[in-house]
Amino acid sequence: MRPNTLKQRIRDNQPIVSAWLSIPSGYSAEILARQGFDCVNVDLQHGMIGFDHAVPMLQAISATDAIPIVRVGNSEPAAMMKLLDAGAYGVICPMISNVEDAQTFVSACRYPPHGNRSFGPARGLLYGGADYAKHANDEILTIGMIETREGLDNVDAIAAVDGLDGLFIGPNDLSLALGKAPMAEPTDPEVVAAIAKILEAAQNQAKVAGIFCSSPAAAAKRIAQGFGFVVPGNDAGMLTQAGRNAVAGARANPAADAGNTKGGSGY
Ligand code: 3PY
Ligand code: MG
Repeated sequence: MRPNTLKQRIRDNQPIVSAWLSIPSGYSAEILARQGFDCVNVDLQHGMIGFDHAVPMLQAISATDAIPIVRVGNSEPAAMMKLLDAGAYGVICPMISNVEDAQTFVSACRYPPHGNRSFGPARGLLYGGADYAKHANDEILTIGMIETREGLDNVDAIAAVDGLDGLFIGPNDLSLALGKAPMAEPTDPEVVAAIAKILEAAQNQAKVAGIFCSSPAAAAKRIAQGFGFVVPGNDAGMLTQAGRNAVAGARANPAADAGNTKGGSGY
C-alpha cells in the first residue's frame, strides 16, 4: 500500500502543513495540492462541498505528492466509510466530546477486528494499491477535533483512545464553547489555557496535536509552540486576501504595470 507520509512525519516529529479546501472544485484542489503542502484537506463540514464534489477533488489531490484527507460533517460512520472508500487517507472528525465519540470515529476507520469499517475500498485500492485492505488500518490517519466544553473536560481520556492518531483544535468552536466570541486566533486567557491543555494532552500520549490557523505567520507560531499539524488558512481566505491585495495594489499605483501585457499567475 502507498505509505501515508503524514504518519511518517508524525513519527519523525516533522510538522504537517495542510491545505484546507472549502471551494467545491477539482481545479482549485489541484492548484493547492501542487504548492508543497504535506496534505490537502477536503472540508465537508463547513466547506461548500458534498460527496459528489469531494470525489474529483480527492482524485486531483491524489495525482500529486500531497496526501488527500477529509474533514467530515460529524461522526456518522457511513459517511466516513464512503469517503475512505473514495480514497481519503485521513479523516478529521469534528466535535469529539468523549471517549465513546472517539471510539465510534476510530472504529469506522478501521477494518475488523480493530473496528467496524465495511469492506468496499473502491478508489482506496486505486490510490493505495492492491494490498490496501491489508494495511489500511495502519495507514489511515484519524484526528479527532476537541472544540466542545465536554471534549475539553475529557481531553486526557480522549487522547488515550487506542487508534486515535491525534487531536485537532477548532479555535472558533472552542471559544464559543467557553462562552467567548468565535476567534481563529484566540487571545482570551481561558481559551489560551484550553488550547495549551489540549496540546499537552496530545503530547502526553505521543500523539499529534493540530490546530486551524488564520495565516502562515500564525501557523509558524503554532509549530514553535509544539503543534505538529497546522493549517495556514483555507482556500476561501487565501482567495479573499489575494483579491484584496490585487485591488489595493492596483489602486495604490496604477502606473506601476503600465506597458506590462504579460499574464500573471492566474488566467
Ligand atoms: C473551528 O475553528 O471551530 C474549526 O472547526 C476550524 O475549522
Ligand atoms: Mg469547528
